[in-house]
Amino acid sequence: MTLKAGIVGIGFIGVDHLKRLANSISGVEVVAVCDNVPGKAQKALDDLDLKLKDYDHFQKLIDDPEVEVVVITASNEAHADIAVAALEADKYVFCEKPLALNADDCQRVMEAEQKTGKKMLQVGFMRRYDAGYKRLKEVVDNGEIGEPLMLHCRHYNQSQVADYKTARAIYETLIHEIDVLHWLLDDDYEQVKVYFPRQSSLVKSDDGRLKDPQVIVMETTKGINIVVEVFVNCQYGYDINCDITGETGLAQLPNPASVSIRKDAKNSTDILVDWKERFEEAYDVEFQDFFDRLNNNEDPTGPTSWDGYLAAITADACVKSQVSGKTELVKGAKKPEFYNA
Ligand code: ISE
Repeated sequence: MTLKAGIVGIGFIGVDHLKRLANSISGVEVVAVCDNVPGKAQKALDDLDLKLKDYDHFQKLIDDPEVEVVVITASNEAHADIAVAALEADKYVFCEKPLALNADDCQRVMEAEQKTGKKMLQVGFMRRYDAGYKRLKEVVDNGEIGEPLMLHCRHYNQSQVADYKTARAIYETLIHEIDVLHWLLDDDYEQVKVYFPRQSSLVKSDDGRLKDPQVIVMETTKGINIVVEVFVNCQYGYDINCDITGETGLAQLPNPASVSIRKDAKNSTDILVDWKERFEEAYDVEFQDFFDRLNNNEDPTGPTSWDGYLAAITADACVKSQVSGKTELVKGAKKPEFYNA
């Protein structure tokens, strides 16, 4: 079977997913795109030599009877409205992370999904599909390092756009660790605290207010302590690390394979700079799994709206701590039975 998809939002990741769905993923045919910036989607279609329907409003794409799956790659603020509209029209949804920028919007999405009576939405937390994280999860689940006690992670970007804000480092960047660690440890967050170490003088932000780096400490319900360094202008590359110390050993996320070169009295390996390249394979695996399951009439098994909600309440607590300087509790609603099934 081949499902027909429409993509809403043809920016950075939208173009990337358009290429991916049009060229690499089986069981899906992209039939329509949409971007609210006039001409933007058409330019991408021309560049990729694709002839598809190009709508100027997401509702028109959703209303297209040919579209069965709506892929949301629009700006983060727009995710919830588009997801709700698509679910109300009984269309499957793949929504890039974050599901929404606040817990209330995530609730709206969950309610719309529950009204359809079945799992209709997957959130694009692609790290769960990365081979390295999957291996790390096996190590933890098999008890190879005993019970996990503490984690030390790094999420470094070479640089960020000038309008990047302190809170975005949480909602857009840390959000990956928030989701993947909750999945990896099969645990929820209880409290968080954000620290601001010495400010890098190399940060370029248009209002001069981006605080970078940040250190986020998260404590889970089992008492595991997680320290994540987020540094979005680290200058040297895109560097993702995760060390888990357990009762009997320490497990580390493997680095992407790279040839090591011994030359000129040095032994060096490359570090990637682009996050899309670092997780390219994970994006492919994630989409293939999503479409395979839908084509087999199965529920999607990736991150759910509930996972999107959990990430949002944890991110909200982190942003609150950025402002208060205090430890903040992660408070949320009870998990609906629908998401236990
Ligand atoms: C970006 O939106 C991503 O999703 C990347 O994975 C992340 O590393 C980056 O910080 C975000 O801006």
